[in-house]
Amino acid sequence: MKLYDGGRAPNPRRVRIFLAEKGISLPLEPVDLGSLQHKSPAYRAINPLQRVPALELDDGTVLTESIAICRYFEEVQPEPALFGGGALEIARIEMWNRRLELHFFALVAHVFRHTHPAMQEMEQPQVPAWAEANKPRIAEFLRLLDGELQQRRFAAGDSYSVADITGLVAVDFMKPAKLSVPEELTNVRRWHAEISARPSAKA
Ligand SMILES: N[C@@H](CCC(=O)N[C@@H](CS)C(=O)NCC(=O)O)C(=O)O
Repeated sequence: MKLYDGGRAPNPRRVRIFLAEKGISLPLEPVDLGSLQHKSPAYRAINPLQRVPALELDDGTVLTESIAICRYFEEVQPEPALFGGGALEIARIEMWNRRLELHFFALVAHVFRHTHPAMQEMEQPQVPAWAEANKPRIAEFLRLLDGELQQRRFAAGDSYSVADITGLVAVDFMKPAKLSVPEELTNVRRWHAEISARPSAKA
């Protein structure tokens, strides 16, 4: 089994953090996005969508999509449970992971991809106006999240979950996108500091 990894790219990092939380180690196969290795025929045979991460199982089966890969490992090794337990907790974690992905992480990615010079070849066409359009939406979501985090320790409840992993990589991805969490959002800042301090965040 091996994980096709993408260095500093945020989606492979989500999987690496998840594996670190589970205490699972497995061989990483670096894919150099900078030199467009993910567009090579060899990698397209692994993932025709030309994205990382991808997990290759020993029988050659390939899984892509970060959350699908994380769910695979949650089943293989249920503890610690990062997708929750019981109908309500599982649904809440799913809800917050989706919210963080669709209303925050993806928007930060749009800002990065549509403004950063290093993304010129990967994001064609780059539409700077689309990046600008997403900035107020990110700010609005962070205000909402700040209110939620006033009432609880982690994104989806009182336990650390995969939703926190998505939130962590999204906040960290704000830096190369030249965005930042406003000073006054003290609950988001407290939460980010706590989840960043976990050893898994270095993965
Ligand atoms: N939905 C996929 C997204 C994967 C993705 O977009 N990965 C980025 C790196 S974070 C990538 O491979 N980008 C290459 C490109 O855009 O050409 C997942 O959750 O894994």
